[in-house]
Amino acid sequence: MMTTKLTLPQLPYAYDDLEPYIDAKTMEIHHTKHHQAYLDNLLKCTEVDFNLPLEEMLVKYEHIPAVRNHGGGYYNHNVFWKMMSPKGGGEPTGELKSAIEAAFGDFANFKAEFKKAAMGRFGSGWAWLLREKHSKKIRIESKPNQDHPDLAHSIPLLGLDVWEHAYYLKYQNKRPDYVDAWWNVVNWNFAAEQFKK
Ligand code: MN3
Repeated sequence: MMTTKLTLPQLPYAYDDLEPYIDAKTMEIHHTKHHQAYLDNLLKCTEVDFNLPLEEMLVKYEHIPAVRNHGGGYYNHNVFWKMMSPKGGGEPTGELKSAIEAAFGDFANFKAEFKKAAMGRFGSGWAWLLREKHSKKIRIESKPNQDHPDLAHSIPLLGLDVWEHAYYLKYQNKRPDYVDAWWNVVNWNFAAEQFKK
């Protein structure tokens, strides 16, 4: 195994801080077991140059299934934790609000479209709100498994993990209820920072 600086990032809040929308036990298992396992398995990929910046490395080696799966899982969760906050919820403001209105008409329609992407993903995967790197155009996309968004051309603003491990303890088969609850912890400040990059 090569030396690496990749580590499991600490959450920017406590496991129970997203209650009642996301329960503490789910957060703890998700972080310490699932996220950790993606990292551990990524580090077993011997062909990979771990000295590259993470996003660059993921793009360069995305043809290797283990990098796509475990590297994608590692990256997706790195950003997912930051996309939520105990002080989250509400609505976006400023430039991001305008971009959402330009692309989706209004905030309610944006939420409906995002939910459609989250619900339309059969099996495991993610729903994303992405910004194009070279324009301020935004779009919603869903990806299967742990495939990361197109990081060569886009910047993730928001992402929602719709694997059952993200919600099953509290919501069981009710993915729509999890998606609805998630809006209460969405970190619009993070999304706005990403949008300005
Ligand atoms: Mn997950």
